[in-house]
Amino acid sequence: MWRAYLRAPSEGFGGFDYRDRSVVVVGIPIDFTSSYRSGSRFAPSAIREVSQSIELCSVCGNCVVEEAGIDDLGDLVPVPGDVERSLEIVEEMAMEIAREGKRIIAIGGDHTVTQALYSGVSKGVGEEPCILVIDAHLDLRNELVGRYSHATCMRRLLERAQPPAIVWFGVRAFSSEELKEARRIDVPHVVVKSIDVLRDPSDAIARASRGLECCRKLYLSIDVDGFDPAFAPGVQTPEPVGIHPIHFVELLQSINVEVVAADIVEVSPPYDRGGSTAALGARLVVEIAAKIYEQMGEMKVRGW
Ligand SMILES: [Mn+2]
Repeated sequence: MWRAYLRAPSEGFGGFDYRDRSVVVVGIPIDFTSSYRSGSRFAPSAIREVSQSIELCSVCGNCVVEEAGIDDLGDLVPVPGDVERSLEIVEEMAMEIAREGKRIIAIGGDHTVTQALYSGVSKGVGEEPCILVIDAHLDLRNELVGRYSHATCMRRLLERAQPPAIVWFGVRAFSSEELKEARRIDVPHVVVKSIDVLRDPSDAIARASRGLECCRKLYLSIDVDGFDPAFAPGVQTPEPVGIHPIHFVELLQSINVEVVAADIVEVSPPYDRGGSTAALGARLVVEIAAKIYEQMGEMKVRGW
C-alpha cells in the first residue's frame, strides 16, 4: 500500500543505481505541522543533490559506502495535511523494510516523522530498539500544532506500551513543561546537554555511550538543529551553543550497539543559504551508512 505513495528519485543518493542493497535511503517530505521556518519537505531533494558531489568515504577513511553503495527508494509523499494518516503510511513502510532485514536511513521532513519510523522499525525487527537522539530540544510537549508534531514526537514515543531507553545528546532548549515531563520518565534515560559536550567532549561522549550499554539494538534520530547554527543554519528552529559535527562522529564511533535504522530531520532548504546544512545531512547519511556496513561485516573495511 505504501508503495503507491512513493516517488522515484530523478537521481538516487550518491548517484548509485538501485541494486537491492542492505542500506536504504528514503525521503519523507512531511513538514505540514512545522510551527516555524517550514521547508523541510525540500530536504530530501536538497540532500540528494549535494550527495552527488560529496565523497562517499567516511571522514575517518572508511570507504565501505563507496564500495557497497546505498539504495534510494525515493520520496514517500503521503497525504498532505493529514498527519495521522501520513504517519500510518510511514510506519507501514518502515515496518516492511525493517522486516526484510534492511536498514533505513530516512531523510525528513520535520521531527514528526520519527515516531512513525520508530514504531514501524520496532515492529519490523520484533523488539523496541533504544533511541539516541541528537537534538537541541527535548520534544516532550504534550501539544504543539496538535498532538502530532515536531515538538511532541519524543513525548508520543515515550507513551508507547514499552517505551525505549533513550539518550539525548546536544540538548539546550526546553520549556518548563518539558523539564517536568523529563523528570517523570521511568525508562533508563540520559540527557547530555550541549554545554557539557562543549566543555568536556570525551566525558560527555562516554556518558552517552554508557547510557546505551543496556541496549541490543539502536535507532538513531538526528535533528540537525542539535548542531550549532554555525554548521547547520538551515533549520526550522535554530538554537545557538550547539555541538560540532565531530562530536557526533566520535559518538558514532564509540557506539557498540547494532544500529537498525536512522533518521535525519529538520533540514530546511529555504533557510539554508550556501547549502551547508544539506551538505551536513548528506555527510551524516554517509557516516551512518558506513557504521551500519561496518557493523554488518558485509564488506572488508579499509581505512588509513
Ligand atoms: Mn529540535
